[in-house]
Amino acid sequence: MLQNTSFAIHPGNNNKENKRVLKDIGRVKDVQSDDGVVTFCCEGGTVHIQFYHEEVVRVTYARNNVVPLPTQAVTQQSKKGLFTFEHTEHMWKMQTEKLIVEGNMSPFRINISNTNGESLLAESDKGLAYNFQGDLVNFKQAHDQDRYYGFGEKTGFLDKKGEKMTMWNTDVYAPHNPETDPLYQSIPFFLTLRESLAFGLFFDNPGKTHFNMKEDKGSYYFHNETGALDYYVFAGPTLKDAIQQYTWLTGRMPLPPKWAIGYHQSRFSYETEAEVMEVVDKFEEKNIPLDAIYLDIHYMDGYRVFTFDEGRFPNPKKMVETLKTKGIHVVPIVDPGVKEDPNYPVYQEGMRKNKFSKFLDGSVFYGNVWPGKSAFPDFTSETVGRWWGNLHQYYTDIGIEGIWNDMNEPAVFNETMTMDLKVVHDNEGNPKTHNELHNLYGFLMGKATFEGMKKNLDSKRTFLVTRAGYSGIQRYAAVWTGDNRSFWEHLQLAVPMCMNLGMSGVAFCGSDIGGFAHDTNGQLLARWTQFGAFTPFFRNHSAADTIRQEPWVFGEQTEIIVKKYIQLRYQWFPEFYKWFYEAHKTGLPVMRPLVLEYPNDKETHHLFDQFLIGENTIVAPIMTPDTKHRVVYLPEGKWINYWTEDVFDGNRHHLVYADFDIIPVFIKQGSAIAHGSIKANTKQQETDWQLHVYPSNEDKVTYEAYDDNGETTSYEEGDYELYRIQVKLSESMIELVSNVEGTFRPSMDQRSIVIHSDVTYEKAIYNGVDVTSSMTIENGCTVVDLSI
Ligand code: MIG
Repeated sequence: MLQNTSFAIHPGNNNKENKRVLKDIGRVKDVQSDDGVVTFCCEGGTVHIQFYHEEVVRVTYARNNVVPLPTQAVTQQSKKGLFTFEHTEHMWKMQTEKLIVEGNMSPFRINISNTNGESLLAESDKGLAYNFQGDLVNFKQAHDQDRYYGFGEKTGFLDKKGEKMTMWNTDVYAPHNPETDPLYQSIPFFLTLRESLAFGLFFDNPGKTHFNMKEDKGSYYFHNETGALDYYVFAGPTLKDAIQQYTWLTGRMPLPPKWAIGYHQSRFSYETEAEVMEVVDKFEEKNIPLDAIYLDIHYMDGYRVFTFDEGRFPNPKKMVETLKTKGIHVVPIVDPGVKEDPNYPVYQEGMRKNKFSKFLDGSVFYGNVWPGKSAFPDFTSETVGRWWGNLHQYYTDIGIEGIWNDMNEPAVFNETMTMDLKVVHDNEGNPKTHNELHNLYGFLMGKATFEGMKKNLDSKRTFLVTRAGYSGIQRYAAVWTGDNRSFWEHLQLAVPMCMNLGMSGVAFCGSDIGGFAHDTNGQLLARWTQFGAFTPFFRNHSAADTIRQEPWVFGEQTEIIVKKYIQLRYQWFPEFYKWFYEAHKTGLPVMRPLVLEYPNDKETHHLFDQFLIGENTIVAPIMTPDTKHRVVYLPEGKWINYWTEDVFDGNRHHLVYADFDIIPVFIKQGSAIAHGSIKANTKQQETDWQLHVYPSNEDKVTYEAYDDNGETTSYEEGDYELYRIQVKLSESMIELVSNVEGTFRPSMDQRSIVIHSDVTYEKAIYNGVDVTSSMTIENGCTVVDLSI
């Protein structure tokens, strides 16, 4: 029933007459321009158009004449005075410095182009339409060469052309295959790439929405089943611009604490304190870095959130503190379902203070989840959100700084798999049914959790990872891609899924490494960890009743590889942190499809099985069993094999050898990457910061490193260091010029520049000072020690 996407133009699927008949919006009866909003009263409803920015236009279509409220995904307000408006009997036109929005009056049509005269979104013979079930639809022209990226968390390849997708947060334990849709997250945002022009569209509706990107008829359409049709168009003109514009509107991630970017170990479940300590000890004993360990549902007393089972975890505070002194954080799971138990304070208070989601007659909605019969907080009310947030003091009081939100679609063990659609949410005094607000539930739980943790932790950064979410979730949480399986196919699936999440504003994402359900094996775990070491969220997690998958389970061979890549993550930490900072500032992803950096190179347009870290590192994971070769595409320029230092030509495909302990990685010639030292975890200070420079013949290489204390929010007030360095190489001389922004100074024993070139340099100058004497040769590279 819930999977029913039948609609007017699929008459075969739907025999309800009134659902089939689609009515065009018709002609404009009246038009008004007032207060920054142009209103078109049409035969079939009202359209409001306003600008949020010269590059961001909002179009809403409703059957009544009220401007719908944006969801909480939107963090900006519309602005007056950005556009001019004119109209005749036949035509209308709104224009800013970047966008032209215009069309016909009869029937009413909207065409959006940029001020270079390039059409972005045009309506063809069909435009806006409705049926008598409340569905609103918009048809747009599709061009043959259009590619579509984004759409959040979807299975399948990178380009979504030809796909039909529904947004309806759903707990899908199995299967995750190319036709599995929807999954846990709803991010109704996508980018169109048309040759080298790009733009974005965000369809802001928290009920069930659909996109049909089939374009056999030269058009695609999107539609909603409840509420208004409300969308924003982002002018681009590049993919990166459009992502920045979208994340300007829906917000960007705060910097996570450094520990959140390290290696995390999880399991459903480490069931007792002793088991947790045993796992941690093993990491220590084996010298494998670890920043966090997770507590899945078994830690609770009868699955009651905000409790510990006293038998299993006799002294959680001591455990958390002991681990913290080792530099390891404990992350407990928190689900939204609150057990119906009059003796349980959270339930009791929730009932007495009216915190739970209810039906119109005032009765509480109960659903079965882990604790049995449970009530669900009504996060659409701010006071409920604050209540829930404050409850997290239970965790922060014992030293916990990070939370894992699960089951927040919300998932319910019943036929519809979620809350009763007839529940009426408070929605700040503007009551709406669950049907209308479903996709916001996880987002609002994330908001409440993040804000509560943030408040309780004072100036310390918090970390949240969530399964469900909506556009804007990046402001509060990292996202993991839910219950995958230990299949090679699911390793393959994770690559485009994470890249599309990244292009949908969610820079901090990752998959369950090793696979969640099903038994993994040594080789798969090793290959998945190699990939995971380069994904923003780096967590190994597995399901109950599957084989254990800690790094050492599959014998020495596997352990050595897994350890190598966990350590590698720490070596690459300064590089990751730089790109996390960039994501925080600009909204651009850490893990990028090649098309983001090389949109003019058609080979990249559908490249789904390799990716970039930031701008200059290409990673090409091996994702099939017993495989030691793969094809890697390298775009323009020359690329250095990170492992062998061999130089590869760009603009072509290469067959690359990669033994079981190697994941192919290439660095662009003419760029640099930063490395740090291998550490037990991020709590340890950096002792050996190195900038690896891969020079091309004559040019200069510039690099901007970012650092801060990694644990407080003082970076927001300038307590960070942006260390910019320019490396200029002439025949025999290295000339280094640096400057620094911000008040933070990292305490490093050593900072050095490593030049990957076989040129023999005779002289080195650093900010005008002769540093020739601190020049050495190591592994064939010239190293300049800057810690003088
Ligand atoms: O229905 O808490 O996706 O990571 O281990 C299963 C138990 C509920 C689903 C999550 C998974 C987690 C599991 N949860």
